[in-house]
Amino acid sequence: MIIETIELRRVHMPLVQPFRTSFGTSTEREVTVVRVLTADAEGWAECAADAHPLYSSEFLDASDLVIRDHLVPRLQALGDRLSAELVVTALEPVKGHMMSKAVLETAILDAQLHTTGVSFGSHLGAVRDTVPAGVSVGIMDSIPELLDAVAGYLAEGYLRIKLKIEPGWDLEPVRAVRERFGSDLLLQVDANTAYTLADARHLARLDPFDLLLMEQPMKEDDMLGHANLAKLITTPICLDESIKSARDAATAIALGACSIINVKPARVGGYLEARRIHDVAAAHGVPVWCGGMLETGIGRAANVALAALPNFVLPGDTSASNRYFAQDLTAPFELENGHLRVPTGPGIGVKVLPDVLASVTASTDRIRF
Ligand code: OSB
Ligand code: MG
Repeated sequence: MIIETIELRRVHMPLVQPFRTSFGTSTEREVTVVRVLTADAEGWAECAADAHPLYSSEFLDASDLVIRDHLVPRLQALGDRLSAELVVTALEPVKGHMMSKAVLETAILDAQLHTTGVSFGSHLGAVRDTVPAGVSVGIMDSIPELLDAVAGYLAEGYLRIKLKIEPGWDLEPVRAVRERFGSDLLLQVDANTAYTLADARHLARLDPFDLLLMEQPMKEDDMLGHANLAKLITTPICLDESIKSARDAATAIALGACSIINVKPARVGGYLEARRIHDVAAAHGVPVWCGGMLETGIGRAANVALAALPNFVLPGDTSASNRYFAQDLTAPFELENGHLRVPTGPGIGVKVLPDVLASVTASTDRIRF
C-alpha cells in the first residue's frame, strides 16, 4: 500500500456533562483525528491519548510529535511494502507510545479494508451483529445526584453500570445504587489505581455487594499487589492500565493478578494486539470486555466491532454517542434494546461528517508521505 498523505487534526469535543475519575475531571474530549490517504482509499482513526498524562504517561502534544518525528519515518522506510500487519514490527524499536502506534495502525487498517471492501468486524472475527452496552458513571458531588444519573442511564436501556470510585467515594455509592436498583443490576467499579494493598480490608467491604468486578484498584505496575489483593477479596479483579500487551495479559493471568481483562485497543498499540489479548484470555478461560476512552464515533465504530468477538462476554464501556457528545463526528451510535449495532460497511463502517469535523478542528497538520 502506498500512502500519499497523513493528516493529523486536533479536535475539541465538548462533553455533555463533566466526567470525574480518581485522576481528574474532563469537560471536553480533546483528541487527534488521523486521516490516511492512499491513491484509492482513505482511512480514519483517533488517538486515545488525553490532553494530560493522567490516565497514562501518553498525552496528545507528545503523541503528535512522536507520530510525526519517530513513527511516520519508520513507516515511510517500508515503502510500498507497508501494510497494517507490518506496523507493529516496523514501530517496535520505538519504546512505548502505544496510543500513538495504535492510531497509525488503525487508520492504515481502515484504508486497507476500504480497498478490499471488508469490515473491521469481519476482519477481526466478529460473531455478533450487536453488542451489549454498559456505561461508565463518573464520581459525583452527592449520592442523590449519582442515583439520578444511574436511573437515567437505566431508563435509556444500558445493561450494566460501572461506577468510578476513589477513597471516600466507594462503599456509600455502591451501597446506595444496590439498594435503589436491586441485586439483578449488573454493577462494577473502576478505581483507576487509587488504592494500595493497605486498603485491602476496606475494599473487602465491597464483597457483599456482589459486583461483577473491581477494575484496576492499584498502580499499573503492581501485578504482584493485585495477585495478593485477589486472595483477600472475593470481588473478581479486572485489569485495565496494567495490561499493555498480550504478554502482560499472560503474566497477569499466570500470577492470578486478574480474572477478567478490560481490552482497550489504544492502550495496547492497536486492534491486532487487542485481538491477541482476546485470544490469550480465551485460551485461559478468562473473560474480556471492551473498554473505552470517551471515543468519538470514529474510535467507537472500531471498538464495537472488536466487542463482537466471541470472548467479549461482558458488556463494554461502549456507550451511545449521546452519553458523551451532543454532536458526534459520525452518525450517532444509538442504543437498540441496550445494544449497539456493529457496523458492516468497509473498514470502520462509518463516515466522518466533514462539516462537523471542520467546526471542531483547532489545527491540521499534513504530512506528505
Ligand atoms: O479507566 O476505563 C477507564 C475514560 C477515560 C479514561 C479511562 C477510563 C475511562 C472510562 C470511560 O471509564 C470509558 C468510556 O465510556 O469511554
Ligand atoms: Mg478503567
